[in-house]
Amino acid sequence: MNLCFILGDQLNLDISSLNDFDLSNDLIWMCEVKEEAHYVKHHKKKIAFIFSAMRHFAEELKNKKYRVHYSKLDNKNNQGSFHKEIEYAVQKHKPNKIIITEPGEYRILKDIQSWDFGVPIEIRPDSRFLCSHAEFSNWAQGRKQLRMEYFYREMRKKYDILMQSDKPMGGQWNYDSENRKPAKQDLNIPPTYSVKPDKITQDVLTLVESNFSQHFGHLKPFHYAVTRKQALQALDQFINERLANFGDYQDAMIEDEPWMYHSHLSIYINSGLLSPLECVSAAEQAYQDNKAPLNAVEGFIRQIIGWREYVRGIYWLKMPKYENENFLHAKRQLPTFYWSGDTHMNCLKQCVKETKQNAYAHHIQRLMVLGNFALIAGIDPHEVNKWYMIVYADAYQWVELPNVTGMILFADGGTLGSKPYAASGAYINKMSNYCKQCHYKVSEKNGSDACPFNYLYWDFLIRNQKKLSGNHRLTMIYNTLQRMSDEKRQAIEQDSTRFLKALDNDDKI
Ligand code: FAD
Ligand code: DLZ
Ligand code: SF4
Repeated sequence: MNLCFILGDQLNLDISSLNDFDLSNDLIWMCEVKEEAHYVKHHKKKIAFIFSAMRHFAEELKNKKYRVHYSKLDNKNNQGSFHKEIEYAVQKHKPNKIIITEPGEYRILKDIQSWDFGVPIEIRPDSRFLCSHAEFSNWAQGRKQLRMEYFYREMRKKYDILMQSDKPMGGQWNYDSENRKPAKQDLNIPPTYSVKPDKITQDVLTLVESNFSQHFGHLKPFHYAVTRKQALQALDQFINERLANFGDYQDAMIEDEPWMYHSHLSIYINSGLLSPLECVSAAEQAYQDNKAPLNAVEGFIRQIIGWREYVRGIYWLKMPKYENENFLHAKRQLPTFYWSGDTHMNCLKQCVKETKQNAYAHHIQRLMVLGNFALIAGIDPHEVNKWYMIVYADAYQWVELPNVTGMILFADGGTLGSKPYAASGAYINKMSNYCKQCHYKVSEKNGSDACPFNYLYWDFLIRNQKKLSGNHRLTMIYNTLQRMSDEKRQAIEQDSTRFLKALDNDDKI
């Protein structure tokens, strides 16, 4: 008999470890383990989602006559870690072989590769992804620069998505320039998918409440889908109610509108409840049925077959070194307001508040508010990575690390992206209504009332001039800096020194 080990983000009947499962002999092993829930103090909603989705998946398997062993966190015999659980399973059941679909994270792969229980371990490729490790490294080999856009075009062609023979649908590969409409107050945004917790979820919520009360975030209300059937309803709802506006308002932010027109599907895709290709096909179909315009559909599809696959490719290409990248030598501690939301900067206050509530923030909040501040304030990449791993329900290192180290912090020196996404308050003001309610004035460039993003932006460029001025995408900005008067430069440096000192003293800023 074979022992098939299924991880908490592999919740799909098509997972490769189940490919040749023998219903009459083989055994599935699933476990909620302390080590996994504690190695970083995950958001309460993230733990609740994973445990509930795991328990529902185990039930689905049992209903389909699979033999399943499931260790709940508080089971008497729970061994506390993957290693010990599988060692225990081997002693008890003496399998011929252990079968595992490769884990999403390097940390777990190394753990599994170190196991020595006297039984062979077969690690199978994760066929849920559209690009294998070998394919990605072949694509990357010999290129001076890796850029998502070119990788994305290859994926479009390979899977024949939005193509008219060998040309992109509509004549362009990318419609991003149409996807930058600023926030409008009267949008009438539909509510996100929501389902009432059933008995399984309620038990998990009680377990999380009593075992993880010290962890970040609000546990309730809990409304996420926890089964494949529910996740499919969430996909359907997105396609019918939000996709048409996804493109136009992709970069917009509105106070107390955490969900905007985004799909909120990452937690379901990353955990296996949905497959990336079925989400892409549903969007393509909506375009063919005239339910959504090309800029929205192409934009959504690019996020999944482009960005999602690209960041995973970079992760496996660059690990383990990638974890310790710090190109800009950023050293500052993470400010405590990233946990409390207690800051006068309204944009950050809103984004932390929503993150705490939902274990979710949409891309532009993660990138241009929370990430932008971490970049220009020079926060240590280890601290920033840990925060992003903890707070979002969709966070697994394969996707979190490249987005943080590569996309927001430029800590990889330009492997993932061509320039740092640094921006002043003007960008946030253009794309949101946050500045209207802010203690600071976005129109002021210097002085104690000025928006801190305005002077920190320039201070960041000054601080990192040696490393960044050679970047051709920053030439214009550095030329502007060159022409700046000494007086203006001094004001920037003074304001930034004052602000960063207050930040280091943990004063409310
Ligand atoms: P939508 O805006 O509806 O996008 C559709 C889908 O595209 C997403 O569900 C996701 O599967 C995919 N996608 C979009 N952008 C990216 C991207 N940059 N990388 C990978 N996939 C992408 N995404 C995660 O899944 N887990 C993370 O831990 C994570 N951390 C991030 C950290 C930072 C600093 C940044 C800037 C981005 C991060 N992202 C992460 C990417 C992106 O922000 C989220 O995937 C997205 O916000 C999830 O919400 P959604 O499902 O509503 O996405
Ligand atoms: C994130 C997570 C948590 C909190 N707990 C568990 C768990 O108890 N059991 C489990 O199988 N998976 C869990 N996960 C998901 C794993 O962290 C994920 O499968 C690995 O990191 C590989 O990506
Ligand atoms: Fe954020 Fe500056 Fe706008 Fe305030 S003024 S909300 S700090 S961008």
